[in-house]
Amino acid sequence: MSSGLYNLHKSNFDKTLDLKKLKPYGDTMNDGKVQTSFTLPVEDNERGEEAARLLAKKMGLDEPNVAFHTALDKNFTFYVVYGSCVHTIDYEDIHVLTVESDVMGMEEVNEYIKEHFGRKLVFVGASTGTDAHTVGIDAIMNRKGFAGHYGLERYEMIEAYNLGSQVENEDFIKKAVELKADVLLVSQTVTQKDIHIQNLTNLIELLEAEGLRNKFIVLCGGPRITHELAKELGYDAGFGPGKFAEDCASFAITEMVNRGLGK
Ligand code: B12
Repeated sequence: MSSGLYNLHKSNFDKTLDLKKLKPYGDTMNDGKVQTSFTLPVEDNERGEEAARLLAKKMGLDEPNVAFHTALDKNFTFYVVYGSCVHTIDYEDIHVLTVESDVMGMEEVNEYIKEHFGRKLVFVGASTGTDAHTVGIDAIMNRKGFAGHYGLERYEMIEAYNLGSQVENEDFIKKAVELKADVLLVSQTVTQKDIHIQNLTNLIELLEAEGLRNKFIVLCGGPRITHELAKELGYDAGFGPGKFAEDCASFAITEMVNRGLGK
């Protein structure tokens, strides 16, 4: 919320709103009401219901109420529990590292590349390691794009190569060199046992070992990727849900110009 809107909100709406002690909102300010749902590997009976209630209490929900429960099969039960969250967050103390480039539309990106590079830029992307999910990288690269945002293959000034999924880091680098890539795009969906961290780290280590890290702008993305995590792992930027081709293209081309890689 912009600070102007926040002030209006505070003065006209509810004077008990305290952003230093932020709580969920149910139907009155600071009531802390939340709904959570989970499955327990137990039979659907009163004992299971009590277990769900006690668990919710341990999660920090005051006066938990099992609003719904249903057997998934003989040994698994699904619960919906309401309660009041006892915890608060200091919203004013939250600072999030975000990608700070202006986002250009597809035509603007094309014009920018013509003006600053005078040639097509090469973007090479893949879902790497053992990750078999392709929808994320396709959303960014495929011509038709995603949710009304065209993918990089449609950009006149971008040569986009989508290598698909389960691409080994070594093969990815080999192909990137062969294609004379300017920008590498890595997608990671599976995060079980932090496999994405291991895989993303391995790619950067391989690039560094081969003296190639500075030859490319290296971006990653996926449902659990934040810009902050990406930077920590040695990437130039990270993009999560709600980000599209124009977000990563705008970042990559302005970053290249900032690094003096333009004409
Ligand atoms: C479809 C799907 C599959 C399909 C994939 C088909 C395909 N061709 O991709 C199939 C059935 C094959 C599959 C398999 C598996 N899946 Co699956 N799958 C899903 C599902 C339902 C949707 C994922 C999806 O397509 N999202 C849509 C895309 C558009 O979203 P996105 O990836 O976030 O992409 C956006 C951004 O993140 C960003 N982005 C993504 N990548 C990049 C890259 C760059 C460079 C940039 C800039 C941006 C960017 O841009 C996109 C647009 O905004 C999710 C559950 C869910 N509802 O999310 C589970 C899910 C991802 N799968 C999961 C799992 C566990 C698996 C399996 C391991 C299951 C198994 N035990 O076999 C296997 C994977 C095996 C493997 N080796 O990888 C888990 C992952 C849990 C975790 N955190 O690790 C999920 C969350 C399901 C769950 N709740 O358990 N899966």
